[in-house]
Amino acid sequence: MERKPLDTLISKNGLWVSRNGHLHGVKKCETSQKYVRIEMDCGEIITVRNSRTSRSARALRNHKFHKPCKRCRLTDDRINEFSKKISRDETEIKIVRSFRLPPEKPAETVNVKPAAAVENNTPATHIHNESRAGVTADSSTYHRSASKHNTSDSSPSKPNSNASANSNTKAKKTSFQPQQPKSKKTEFTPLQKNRILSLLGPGEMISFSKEKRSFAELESTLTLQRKKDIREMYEDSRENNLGKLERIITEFLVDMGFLEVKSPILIPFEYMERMGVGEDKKLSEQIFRVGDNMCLRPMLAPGLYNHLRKFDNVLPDPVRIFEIGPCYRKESDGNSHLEEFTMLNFCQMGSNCTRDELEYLIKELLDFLGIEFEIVADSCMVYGDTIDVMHKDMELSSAVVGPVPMDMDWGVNKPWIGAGFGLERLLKAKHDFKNIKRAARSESYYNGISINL
Ligand code: ATP
Ligand code: 9VF
Ligand code: MG
Repeated sequence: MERKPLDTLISKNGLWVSRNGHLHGVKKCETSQKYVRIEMDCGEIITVRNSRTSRSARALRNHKFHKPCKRCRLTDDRINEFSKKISRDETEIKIVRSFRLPPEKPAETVNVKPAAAVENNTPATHIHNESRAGVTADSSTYHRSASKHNTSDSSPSKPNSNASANSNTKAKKTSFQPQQPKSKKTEFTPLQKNRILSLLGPGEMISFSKEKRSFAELESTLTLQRKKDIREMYEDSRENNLGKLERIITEFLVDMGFLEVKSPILIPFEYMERMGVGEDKKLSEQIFRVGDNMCLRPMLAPGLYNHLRKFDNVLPDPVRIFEIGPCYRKESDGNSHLEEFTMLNFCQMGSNCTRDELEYLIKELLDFLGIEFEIVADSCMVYGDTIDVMHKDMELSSAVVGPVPMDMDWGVNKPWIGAGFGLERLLKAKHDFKNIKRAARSESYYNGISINL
């Protein structure tokens, strides 16, 4: 049976599954011969190829998604209907076929801006890169698994990566490879595109279909710019983004009366069982086991529980503590997930542990960091109900108003509130990075700038 193209699938379901597996409601869908422009209920708009084989087409066809977009506010019925593959006879989404791509937004996934004219940290307009080279159409699913997600930003630096990007013959064609308009001057192989994308500054964009410079010219211009950026950073501050963020958050929380703790990163797996994430649970598949009994911590809560218990009759009420440090989870999801990331978890135990107080602390912190956010309700298997802090489509934090039944197993018997934030996600939001890898512990990027120069 012939596979249906994206526009038909969207019209059939009234839904869209984004690259990171988020399920969106579709407000409007316009299509030209090759491209589809999708307006979602949350306000996001993207333009993608009207493919039959893309990851999103497969996700819509197979009814696979990672989680619903919170800002689209899809009803449970709608989500269940989609999950259970109940097809609707009719959705409100009619395909409009008059769509023309605006000239400044070529549909071939990447928006335009001549690299040389762009300042660093200029906010990027939406880049949707369905056809990102190096991600093969069939290599991943939207469900979490232990499999690695391979993107250009994650590739370790290889001494000769430039040479391989230069070679047309070595480049493999992926099924995502878009057909380029006839007017185009330069052909770029997928490897070359990846190389150029990795060399763009954080806010820069490029349209490969409009680019007139050769790969060599472009690469050399961008390399020079990135060298300049790194030298400027060296002259200006010499501070690492991730380290600096940890320092300023630490200062901020210490000033608010929170005690800084540092608990072990290598922990007994039994802690995770006590957190309700035993071997029988799906979440435990995300844990990096070390030897028979240990694991790398996927969260800070066990260490914080132990500190709360020990400090209960030592520190004044309410007890306020926090930790910032590395956490590890096996992840397969691209742009906002790392396998090694940095978590901040602050918590308060004793008096005044209210939702208002928790929201006040979250607001103080994010206002201090200058990051916009929105609070939405969610739930997770460890704590039940959570208050999630969102920046656009990305979760910055999950926060909880305790107590929860699990507290007893940790010897904690007072009310508490707490919130866990990913520092790399805070950096991604702050600098508008397209991929969280630019904010990660890395040998490929320094403060979001490629160092494979
Ligand atoms: P998501 O649903 O986005 O995978 P989560 O709900 O599993 O996140 P939590 O357990 O709530 O994550 O962790 C608290 C915070 O830690 C998240 O809000 C996020 O900012 C950060 N975080 C969690 N997992 C990762 C990861 N793999 N890479 C980067 N940051 C992460
Ligand atoms: C909220 C996210 C259980 C009293 C030691 C503190 C919290 C944070 C949830 C995090 C997690 N919880 N990644 O607990 O502050 O633990 O899953 Si406590
Ligand atoms: Mg969460």
